[in-house]
Amino acid sequence: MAFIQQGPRLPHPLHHDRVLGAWLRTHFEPDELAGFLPDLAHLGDYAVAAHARSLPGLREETVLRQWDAWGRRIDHIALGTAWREGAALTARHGLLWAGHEPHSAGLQRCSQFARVYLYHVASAFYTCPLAMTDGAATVLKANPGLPLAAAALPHFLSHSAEDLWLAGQWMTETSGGSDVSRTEVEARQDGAGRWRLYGRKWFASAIVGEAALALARPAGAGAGSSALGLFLAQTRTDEGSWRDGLRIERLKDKLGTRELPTAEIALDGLEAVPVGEPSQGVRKIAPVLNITRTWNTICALATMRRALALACDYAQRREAFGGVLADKPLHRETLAGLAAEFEAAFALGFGVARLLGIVESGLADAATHAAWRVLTPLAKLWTGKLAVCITSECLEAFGGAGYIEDTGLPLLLRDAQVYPIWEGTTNVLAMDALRVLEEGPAPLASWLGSQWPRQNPDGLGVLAALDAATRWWQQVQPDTARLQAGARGLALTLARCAAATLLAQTAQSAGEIGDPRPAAALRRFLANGLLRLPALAADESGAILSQD
Ligand code: MFK
Repeated sequence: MAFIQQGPRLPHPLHHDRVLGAWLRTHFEPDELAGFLPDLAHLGDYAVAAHARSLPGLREETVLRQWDAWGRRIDHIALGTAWREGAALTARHGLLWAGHEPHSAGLQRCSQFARVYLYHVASAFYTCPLAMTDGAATVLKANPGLPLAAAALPHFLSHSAEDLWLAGQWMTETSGGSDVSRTEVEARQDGAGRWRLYGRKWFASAIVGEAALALARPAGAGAGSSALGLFLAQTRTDEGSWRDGLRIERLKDKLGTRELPTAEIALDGLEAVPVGEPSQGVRKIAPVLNITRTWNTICALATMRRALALACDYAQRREAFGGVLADKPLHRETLAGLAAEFEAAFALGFGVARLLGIVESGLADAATHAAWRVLTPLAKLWTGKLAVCITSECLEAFGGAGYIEDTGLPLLLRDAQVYPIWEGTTNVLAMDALRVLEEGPAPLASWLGSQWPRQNPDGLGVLAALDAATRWWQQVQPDTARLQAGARGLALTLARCAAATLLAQTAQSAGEIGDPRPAAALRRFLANGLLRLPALAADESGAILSQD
């Protein structure tokens, strides 16, 4: 009989993830950890079962049926298995409500995002509406007097699947994409003073929810983003059909995330209530962006972890050139380099989740608040890119099998490509970071310095990289075009410095109980280099790009 290669097996995502384990042990007391460990274990079990079920790697396509047999407009969306199971898992295991439970040290977001990290890949991006619902809940908590808020908030954070509502986030239009200043959807008041929305939204992610937050231009308001309002709409009637004034035009034909029903929608008088003053829309929705960007970061980590887990398992099973791949120095070295990048990214991503909880609990001083604000886009932009890179490398670690659909591997790469795009592209986020770094990198450098564990000699390398970033900023800062052109390099450098600092904290506490592995990952990550700053050379991009 011809040789048959054994495929990779997925190790249990909780019991065989030393990175998550070390992080949880560093930040939670054993008693507290024991309290939510059953949720984590169950979500890990679910991930293993969903992985087995999802082979041979074909996701169930989401299908929109616009008309019934008799010509009635129904816009019915048929969802896949993972999506039908999502509400029960969310309510039972606290994927949303756990992040809003009070915690004396502000660790509620950490226990929530540990759950999200274990659940994400199995969820087939059901985490997308969860992220937006989390953002909507955060907005409603900040605007408690809002009509509908009192009714909607308990649904968003429900412990019961039957009562759970999901929220969408309707920002993007054909006119502007990331540039919401060109928003065309209009909000008009009817004769009874009720606000209604008119126009078209081009990317309504997860159009299955019961509510949505929408940016719209109040009739008669001026141009630009400062004239936009934020509106909360209920999308479904009590019977579950779409409300008047909302039509689903079509579902997007996407590269990946195909179980996630992203839609183009037409608004023709959908009733909505303003959140705050009708001219405060961008400011009101900004907290949502910081929440969904954190979800994006954690979900990108989950994809990297999945790809690495499969590639490492396969390396133990695949024999070539007289031994298993795991024993080949170059193969091992390749995987270790990727794993060290992942481990540092994990420290940054969960560090941002921790800071979010501290800020939301009112426990952050000004410097911590400022660090959280800038680290949120930095973590999102770096982990988004890294997820594509690591997933691509992991596919390569399977050779030709990594390119074959029914191994289930190409799906991971197609899905990963969404992380750098939605919720702000790499460049949009680099510009966001630049906006926050008004005084340059020095305040962040000083906060990171305060976090570095004492007596760790590796801190010198981070300090030197931060000094270089500050000097670079000082030199180019008078020239706005050059500063903007270098924003991505600056952002990546700062993200890597922050990641090294936060990984050093885990390495310190792991070292105290005799686990040298996080310290080894830190050394390897530092050896990969921290600096990604552009050279201080003349700007020749125009010359390079011109073809005529
Ligand atoms: C599985 C993972 C889950 C992920 C879920 C994914 C769901 C996907 C759904 C989507 O993709 S929705 C579309 C995503 N679109 C974006 O992310 C928009 C990208 N554009 C930006 O981020 C722009 O910077 C932004 C729209 C936020 C603002 O642009 P503007 O119009 O130029 O406004 P401006 O003047 O920069 O900022 C207005 C105010 O908001 C300022 O405050 P002040 O008026 O007080 O000065 C800003 O400081 C503030 N602001 C902006 N971004 C902020 C913020 N405040 C806090 N945090 C932020 N991130």
